[in-house]
Formats: sequence, C-alpha cells, structure tokens
Amino acid sequence: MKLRKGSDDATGLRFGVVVAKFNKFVTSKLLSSCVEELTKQGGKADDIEVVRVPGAFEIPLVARTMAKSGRFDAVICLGAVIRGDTPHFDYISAEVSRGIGQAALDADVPIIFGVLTTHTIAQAIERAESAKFNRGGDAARSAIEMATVMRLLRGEADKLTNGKVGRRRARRKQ
Ligand code: INI
Repeated sequence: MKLRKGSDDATGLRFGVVVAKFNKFVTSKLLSSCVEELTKQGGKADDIEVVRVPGAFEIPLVARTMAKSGRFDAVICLGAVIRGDTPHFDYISAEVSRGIGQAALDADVPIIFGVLTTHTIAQAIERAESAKFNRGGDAARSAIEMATVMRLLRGEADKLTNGKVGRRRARRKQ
C-alpha cells in the first residue's frame, strides 16, 4: 500500500483569500488568524492576496476567478452566515457552500470552505476566536494540506506523462 499525504509546510505556496465584509466583526478575526497561520507555517506575506467581497453570497464567483487565474496553489473562503428570523440564512448558506464546491471542481484548484454558518452571534464569535475554535487557522491548515497534496499528485501525474512521451520519442528515434 502506498500512502500519499500533504504536508503542513507552506514554503513557496501562493494563497488567495476571499473574505466577506458582512459580519466583519467575525470575518476580520477569521482573516487575521488565517493569515497568521499561513505565515507561521512558512508562507510569505507577499504570496498571500486578499480580496474583500460584500457578503458570503459573492464569495464563489471571486474564488472561482482567483482559482482559475493560475496564480494560486489554493484559495481560502472566509465568511460568517448567522441565522436570523427569516429564511435568508438558508438561501445564502446553501448557495455559498454549493458554489464553493462547484468552483473548486471547475477550476481544478483547492478552494477551502472557511465560512461559518451558525445559529447565534455568540457561536460565530467563539468559532472565529483564535484562542477558541480558531476556524480561520483551520482553514489555513486545510489549504496548505490540500495545496501540498495536489502538488504531490500532479507531480506524479506529470512524471508519468513525461515518462510515456519520453519513451515514445526514444522509440521514434530508433
Ligand atoms: N451575508 C453574509 O455573509 N452573512 C449573513 O449572515 C448574511 N445575512 O444574514 O443576510 C449575508 N447577507 C448578504 C449576502 O451575502 C449578499 O452580500 C447580499 O444578498 C447581496 O448579494
């Protein structure tokens, strides 16, 4: 059995971060702990590009555009959707999760779901707090692991393809 896994080393990796301005008192905490974790693990501040969007609903399009640009090893989405008295929460949370999943498959680049969906403001705050659940830091770690595992798999896929092409060229020369 062969085991393939990513690492926790962000050295040389480039990250896009999409962060919602809605519920900024929560998303600013997610952003700071996410960036802190990326740099702690070896990422360079210059290799992290942050784009702000109005709310969680707008995250998928921007994440997809960034992921398709070819400039990032992973894109991290940060937002906070907090349940209110109307069904608005259900529409936004369903759309942002579906959209982020679809964007990753379309772009073929890891896109990390760091969007909180909570019943209360207190739940959102404690999940964003770096001393508590630290979901921003979690999103950063997931991005590093996914970026490194994809590099590993793609490197091996490239080697396989080059191997085949190499052998074909060698046969043609004979
Ligand atoms: N956006 C959020 O990020 N979180 C929320 O909790 C939220 N609520 O509850 O309304 C929210 N709404 C805005 C939405 O994401 C869009 O920005 C807006 O509808 C414009 O398209």
